[in-house]
Amino acid sequence: MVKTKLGLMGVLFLTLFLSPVYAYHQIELNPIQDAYVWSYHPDTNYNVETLIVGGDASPIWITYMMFNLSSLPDTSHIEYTLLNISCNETNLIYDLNQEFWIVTEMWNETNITWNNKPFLSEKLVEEYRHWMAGAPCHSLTIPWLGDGRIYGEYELKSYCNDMLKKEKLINLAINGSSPEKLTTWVVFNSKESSDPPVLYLEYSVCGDGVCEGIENQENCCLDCGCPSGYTCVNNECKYILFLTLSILTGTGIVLWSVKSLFSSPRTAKDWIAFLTALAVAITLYGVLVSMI
Ligand SMILES: [Ca+2]
Ligand SMILES: [Ca+2]
Repeated sequence: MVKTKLGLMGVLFLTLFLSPVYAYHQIELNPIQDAYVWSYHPDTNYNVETLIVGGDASPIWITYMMFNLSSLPDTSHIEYTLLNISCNETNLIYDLNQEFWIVTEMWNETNITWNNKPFLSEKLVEEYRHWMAGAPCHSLTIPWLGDGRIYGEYELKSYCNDMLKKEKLINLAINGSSPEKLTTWVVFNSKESSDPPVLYLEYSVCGDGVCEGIENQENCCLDCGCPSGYTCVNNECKYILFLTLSILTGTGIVLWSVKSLFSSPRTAKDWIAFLTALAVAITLYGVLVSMI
């Protein structure tokens, strides 16, 4: 419990320190799946309370983790991300290089093994020496602070926004290797533990009435309005003069066709003329609006 509170305090500290002061929508997601694989037992599945990252010259343990973004509205844009994976224990006799990778293949935490693990498709962040020999157990985060700079912020946020428009799944792998080519590792807490990984997101929503974040008149006139002379129709700024002309034209044709209907005996021929005129009016109106 103490570790959980410290972990949350760390998240809050990083959030306050790294994030802007806008009051965006916020959400904390736990993984929908997580597991690690181990080259020494290539056919064993490790869907347990821990996740392991480590290796010697190359990864021996690889952790896989997946988050679901489908609870965010389609018109969302992620403005800030913080991935926090709490540490369980370490064996950091040597330095450990770690890398975060994007995974495109699907996998299942209940049967993933070293032998059937998905391909690591694209490196999310470059060489990441987060763990020095003898370092105490602490959370693994993206972004992270080092050398007075912030690392990984842009990469994770871009990946999340990209996936928000596609499968709405964040599919990651974390691998590790030792520069000394000697075995070293870190154990993290999985979603089956009492202190699961957290992907904390702050996001804007176009259509919530607040002009915020990346929203502007060009991409979200619903919230940010339009320049003078334009009005927002279907979240696009339309030129009011053209819009008025198209409405007047459409209305004029409808009135003319109605007048013709009432000014003559209503035969089948009159109804056909009326409906034809109405169809022409609607089509013309649609063409004019699309041209605005
Ligand atoms: Ca799991
Ligand atoms: Ca908004």
